[in-house]
Amino acid sequence: MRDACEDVILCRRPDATERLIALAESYKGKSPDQEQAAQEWRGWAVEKRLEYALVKGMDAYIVADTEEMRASTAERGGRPIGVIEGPLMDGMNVVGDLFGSGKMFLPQVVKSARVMKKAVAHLVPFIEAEKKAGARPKGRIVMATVKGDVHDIGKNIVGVVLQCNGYEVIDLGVMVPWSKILDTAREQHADMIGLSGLITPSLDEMVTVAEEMQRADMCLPLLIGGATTSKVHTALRIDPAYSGPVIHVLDASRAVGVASKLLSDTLRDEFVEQTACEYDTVREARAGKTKSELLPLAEAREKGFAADMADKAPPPREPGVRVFHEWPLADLRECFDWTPFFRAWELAGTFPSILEDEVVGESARSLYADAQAMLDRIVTEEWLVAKGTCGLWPCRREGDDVVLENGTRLPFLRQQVKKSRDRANFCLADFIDPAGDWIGGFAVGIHGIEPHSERFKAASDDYSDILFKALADRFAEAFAERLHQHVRTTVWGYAEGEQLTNEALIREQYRGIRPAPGYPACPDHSLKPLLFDLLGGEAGTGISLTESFAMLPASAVSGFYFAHPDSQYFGVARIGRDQLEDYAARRGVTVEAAERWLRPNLD
Ligand code: B12
Repeated sequence: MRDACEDVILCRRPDATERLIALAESYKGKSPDQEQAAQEWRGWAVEKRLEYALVKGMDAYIVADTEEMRASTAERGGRPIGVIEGPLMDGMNVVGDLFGSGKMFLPQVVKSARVMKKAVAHLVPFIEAEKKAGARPKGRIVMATVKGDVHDIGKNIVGVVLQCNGYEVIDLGVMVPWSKILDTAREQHADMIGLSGLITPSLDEMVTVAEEMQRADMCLPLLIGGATTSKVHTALRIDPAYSGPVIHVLDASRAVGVASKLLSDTLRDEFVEQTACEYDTVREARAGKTKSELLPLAEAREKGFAADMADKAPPPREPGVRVFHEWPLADLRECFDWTPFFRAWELAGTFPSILEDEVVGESARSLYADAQAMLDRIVTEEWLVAKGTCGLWPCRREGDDVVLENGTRLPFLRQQVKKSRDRANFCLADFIDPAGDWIGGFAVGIHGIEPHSERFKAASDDYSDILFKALADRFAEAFAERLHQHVRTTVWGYAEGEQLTNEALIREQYRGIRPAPGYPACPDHSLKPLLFDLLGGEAGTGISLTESFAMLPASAVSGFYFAHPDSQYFGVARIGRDQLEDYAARRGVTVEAAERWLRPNLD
């Protein structure tokens, strides 16, 4: 306890706070008797202590206990690798079983993995000194976020869960071209490849990887995951491109089951066959499905939404572009939407009631406490910088385009699915007055993630790394919310007296919308360069775009502001060839280029 306190006071190690918190947990609210009981495990046999530390995710004694185990193993003529293959893996198997049976949740598993990594890090020099091969993994998987995409939280979570279960994960990071994925898989004799992606352009990139694996005559299983992926897309587009097994994996809790079946001599064939049958069924169902009828574009336009332009917002108080170099983090922390944070950790429920949930409550409370402790440090030690840019420009509507006074044309898409008589076929342009109006744009980014992420990685601390990135995403969304509010009440000023609680903000009980390129009302990611040019480009926003229009830094959001009181979110959904061709012409690109960016919406 004294060491742990001194580590914090004298700033002796980067993870001093986490260690003290972990130690404090074991004393929390306990009488001296309970304290003694809490420390009772320290008297157990070393194998049991290792298992206990792994299951509880406690790393305070892990290096000392691992060393004790190694020394006693060596005395008996055993090898350091035996400590990993024996007691440590036994402990992780307990963790895996508890997770698999729903008795343990993702945050605890990632904490257990952190303990395991520390133990392994202690053993590595001994293993290397022996100059013998390392532990034989259950299987080796090469994982990557595909070219053009920058998100890695989901991939990292899956990587940790697989590692916990004895798989070796070679993580190539983000924005990885297909050639590097294939080369690494060959060089490292991988057993599987896993791809991740957050935004729709990544779907095409995944098809490319599958096609290239086919061309290279590979037969490794290909796992597909990430927020934008789906079983349907995998069945329709990725699976047909590659004759080896292709498996869509919905979330981390399913990854181990899939990997173990794929590597099992007895279960593999049946699993692969069963998945292939499932994908056949998906394809057949799609082929035979009576699709909802599409209206010709002209007719959809006639059925557009007729907003009453007498209600349009007044001109803004402060037109033009404004940059906020450092929005206070403490302010953004106040308007976090916590529910998606828990969802990222696979804890189902709505904040704050999730904290009292019968099943996941305990896990959620512990995660929330860790998040608050880290937030305190992020804010007081200024780990991150929130930079945002917004702009308000005069414009007018021209058909389905919004044309700015400086000549920039923003083409939007219109719903084409035939609806019941009284329901409109929306297009974002419907909320802009042809006689003259205003539109806004914004981009917010959370900068400074890398050095801290690197520090956590160097300390083999995936838990803190994932927690940190998940919080950076919360800052990004909170910033988008706060900036929008500031624009409504001050910069544009059409909602000057607006007084909304955080819950009301989360429920979007305000006037106006901020659709983002990529979201259902505005599915074309390739509009981002137009928006960014208006906002002053990379110099103005501090954000760069990849070839798939993902934003860097990864924790970033950009979009448009519409202020008409009737403006609302909707999904463009399926569009016809007529609109595709019309859109390409309005956008000034070839039909093939438009087809590429709008593929998920094509008929
Ligand atoms: C939170 C969120 C964000 C966060 C960051 C998300 C993140 N780091 O994952 C922020 C606010 C930064 C964000 C920004 C944007 N977002 Co967003 N976002 C979401 C949201 C609400 C949840 C995503 C999430 O929580 N992920 C948490 C992680 C843990 O889950 P995951 O990545 O899916 O990973 C799990 C599984 O997929 C699987 N898995 C993942 N990878 C792999 C790999 C393998 C091999 C395996 C086996 C499994 C596996 O296991 C993981 C763990 O269980 C989704 C909507 C939704 N409900 O999914 C939209 C969503 C992903 N976003 C979307 C979009 C468009 C954007 C923006 C482009 C919007 C914009 N213009 O600003 C930007 C892009 C940011 C950028 N840098 O370019 C779209 C993407 C689809 C599309 N049309 O392109 C979505 C689907 C919303 C929508 N319905 O349109 N977003």
